Amino acid sequence: AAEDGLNAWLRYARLPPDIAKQATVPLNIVALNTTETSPVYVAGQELQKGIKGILDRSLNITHEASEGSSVVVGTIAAFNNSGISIGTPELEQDGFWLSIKGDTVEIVGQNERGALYGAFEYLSMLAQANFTEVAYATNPSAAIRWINQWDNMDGTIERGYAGPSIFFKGNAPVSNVTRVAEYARLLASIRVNGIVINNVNANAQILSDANMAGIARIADAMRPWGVKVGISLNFASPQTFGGLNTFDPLDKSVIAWWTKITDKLYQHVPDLAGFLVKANSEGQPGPLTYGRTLSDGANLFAKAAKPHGGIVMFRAFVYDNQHLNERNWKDDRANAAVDFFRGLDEKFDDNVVVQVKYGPIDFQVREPPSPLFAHLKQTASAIELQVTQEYLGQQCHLVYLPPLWKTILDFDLRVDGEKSVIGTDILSGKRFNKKGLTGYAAVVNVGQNATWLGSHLAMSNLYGYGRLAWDPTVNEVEILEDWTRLTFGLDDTVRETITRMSMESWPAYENYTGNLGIQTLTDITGPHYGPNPQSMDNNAWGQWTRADAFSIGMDRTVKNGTGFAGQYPTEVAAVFEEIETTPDDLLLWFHHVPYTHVLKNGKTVIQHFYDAHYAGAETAATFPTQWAKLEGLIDKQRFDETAFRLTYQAGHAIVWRDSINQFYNSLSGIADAHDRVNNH
Ligand code: GCW
Repeated sequence: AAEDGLNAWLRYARLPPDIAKQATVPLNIVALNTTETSPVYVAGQELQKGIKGILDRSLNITHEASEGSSVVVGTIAAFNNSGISIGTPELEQDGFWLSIKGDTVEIVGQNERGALYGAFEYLSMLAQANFTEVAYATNPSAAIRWINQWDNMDGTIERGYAGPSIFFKGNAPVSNVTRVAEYARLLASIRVNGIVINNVNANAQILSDANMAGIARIADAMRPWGVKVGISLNFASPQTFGGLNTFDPLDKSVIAWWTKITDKLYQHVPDLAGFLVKANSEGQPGPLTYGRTLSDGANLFAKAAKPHGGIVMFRAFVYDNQHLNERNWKDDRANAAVDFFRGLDEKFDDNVVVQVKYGPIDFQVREPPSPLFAHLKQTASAIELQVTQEYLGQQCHLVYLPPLWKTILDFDLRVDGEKSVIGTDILSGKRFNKKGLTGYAAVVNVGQNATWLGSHLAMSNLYGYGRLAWDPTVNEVEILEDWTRLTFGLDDTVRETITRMSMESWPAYENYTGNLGIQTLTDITGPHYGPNPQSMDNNAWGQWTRADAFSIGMDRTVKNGTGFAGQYPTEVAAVFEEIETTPDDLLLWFHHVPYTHVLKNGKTVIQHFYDAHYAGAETAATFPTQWAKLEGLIDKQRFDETAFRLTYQAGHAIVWRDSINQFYNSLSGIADAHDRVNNH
């Protein structure tokens, strides 16, 4: 059963014989590539393994095109060379065409990676007992579909909740890359094509010769799965690692140093995806240290990587956590990204991608979308999501995240008065005609735990991330149902229960942790876990609620507040500027109001707090009982491990509920209309 955890949604569990017999199965597998490390070759093996597992049929693999009953996988070029006639499908980079007709299956990739994705698609259908005949092409919504690991070289993981790193140990890349390859397999199946393996708070030692050889080992393990490796860089490396007396991005010796280091890296890993850079944020060094611009900093790496085809993901998460002062009514960390990047839009090299966290603050339970997406018209941009549940229960709470992500991806920013939906228009590159480099990055904290994320149910977030990066319009319930069938089998009760609980989970978490846009009321100075509403003010991190005895919320209006609302395009800015038009769930994000302010739902703010916290905890209390119905319908190990976590969550939701309700009850002195909160 430990295998079930490691295989996640790629279990290839045997279908019941009466269902399996309805499948029309080809007799052979033809993989149109003989190089063992090629994704097409790997696709052939995966098809063999999957069909054996799901249908109990043993198929041979050949590498020559043959007539008759077979599943053929290869690139367009390989199909053409082999003389198998195929319609000429419209394929973009990484796209594929899948045709299933009787016992003839054709999987045609635009490139090797696309062919592998097509093989996984076919297997996903079989595993879900979907035996329909199909013929369609599918292409990614964006070229960049990456993972960011925050793994430190000592083997710890920043915000890691699932054991030590699978990439690093003892200040070096691991020598045993078994888990690395297994991870790449999972990532390939959700069409992730790149991964940055070390923490954005980067250690310059990653650039030593021995470590470069280690990165090459990791890249070798992931390459057959079509996953390219990149690394995070520390801006001060020329000084701290290279021994120069400066790291000024415009200094000639610094430029020469980075060029040389980059050339050397590409000797070790010729297809290195590129670099990820966190600069001038939370104490990290950067170009501002020398009075240079952020674009000077990004372009330094871009120029070094350009001849090798590498790209630079430059993070927009730039803010100064030393000088934010809550006594200043206009101070606002949410303003930072647009403030820092304003005026730089034309200044970035064409292989720089600005990577923007989905919200203006930091992976909170609810945020409006970052307005920076509307400002980057020339510059390529990518969204940064977090599968790691940093503020969202740290994988000890079930919180299914695609519905949260969709509030951002589906948001229409109305740039220049035109439709500008973040997923389909902006991240796809269509709205501003950006060719090639746009997309998605997700922070993921898989570790050595046999479930990858420390929780079986948390894996739907990783799976969902891949699905949405490929197609941001795919329905979040559909994602969940596919994932459930693949992970836990075809039983209706299992699917319905897990789908219902998962869909209830984010709203419940928002209810018991921090509603109305006030953010996750967690311990902001410490682990970001558990309730600590008091810590959400007077901290230098700039994550504030401005709660006093009478009122609460950040006034981010232009007329009276921090001006943040004005960073959005006109139509959106107008909505958030006024209390009347701001949706209740973002009210306290944009406005400072008395606890007695009446919401659109007819309740006062304070009564809504009380009620929502009770409602959220009540929903969480149903999770263990809902789960209990699945006893015997799934294997005992996964049943027990999940039951344990859900029971804990139900209890912790009560801790959240009571801590927060008591806190605001004391602060405001306003009684709960239903007399549950009893300080007064
Ligand atoms: O949310 C904060 C996290 C830090 C993280 C930082 C970032 C990697 O608490 O742990 O550092 O964001 O995204 O850079």
